Amino acid sequence: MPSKVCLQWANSRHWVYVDHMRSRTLRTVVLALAVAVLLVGCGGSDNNADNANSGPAGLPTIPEKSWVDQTGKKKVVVDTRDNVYVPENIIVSPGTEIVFENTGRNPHNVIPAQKGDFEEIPVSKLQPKDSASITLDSEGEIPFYCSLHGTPKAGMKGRIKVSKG
Ligand SMILES: [Cu+2]
Repeated sequence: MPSKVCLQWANSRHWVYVDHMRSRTLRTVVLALAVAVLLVGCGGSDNNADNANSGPAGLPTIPEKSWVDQTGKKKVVVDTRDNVYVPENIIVSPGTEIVFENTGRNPHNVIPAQKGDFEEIPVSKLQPKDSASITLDSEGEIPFYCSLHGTPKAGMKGRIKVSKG
């Protein structure tokens, strides 16, 4: 069940109901019930294993709002900081040069979560102030990470979606 529906349901019926109630105890009970409905009815879908791990390499899908659309550019820059890629999740056109610029004070690397998705950028090529790039020609969703400060699932990680748009 989409969470929007649950919220609407709670808003339209119970919150109004609560406002008009005099008994504090009843109000608390109804409030608790409404919260329980939200948690059970909506939390379930958010934690749904199918949704959570249906991205590439069994990784969670990235919410729509977390993607930065940079399609139509010949070159895009991913600011490689200590210890985060900014932006973390980008959408690019096929053939775009994706430049990783190490603006941090530590070395980093760029490793594909799925071996062979692209040639990794090793630590030796991404020391502080270094830049190194990759180019992805085929459409797809490519997760990557820094093996010094993250894993495919946590920490210093990112994702590139190659899309013709
Ligand atoms: Cu790193």
